[in-house]
Amino acid sequence: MRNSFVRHSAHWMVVFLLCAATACGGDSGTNGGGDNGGGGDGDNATTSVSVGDNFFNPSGNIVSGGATVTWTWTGSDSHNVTFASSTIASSNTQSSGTFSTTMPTTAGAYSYMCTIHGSGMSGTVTVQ
Ligand SMILES: [Cu+2]
Repeated sequence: MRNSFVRHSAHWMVVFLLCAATACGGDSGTNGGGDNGGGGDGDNATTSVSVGDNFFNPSGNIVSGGATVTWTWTGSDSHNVTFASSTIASSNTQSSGTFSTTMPTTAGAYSYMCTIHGSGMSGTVTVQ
């Protein structure tokens, strides 16, 4: 009983050490978004974005193909969500409410910005 517990523990320790050595599953910065280092506003596996006054939070989302992404206005100024690719629907300029759009099924990084505030208020939805 006790022996097999110890053996299992040792097994998992080996797996852990292998992972640590090879950085398996870690975000080692090779996925191209630039949001490396795991801060508060990196690439997030969520389909929700809040639209603040002059920022999108998170500014990087990772979603699956065909996912519906929803932006919720939380600030008080007027903003919009305008994709660089015209094949993705963009929002109206609004100061409250929500906007949802369906992402393409093709993998890629789709950038968008608020055209009122320009590149300083921008984000990327990455379809995996
Ligand atoms: Cu804006």
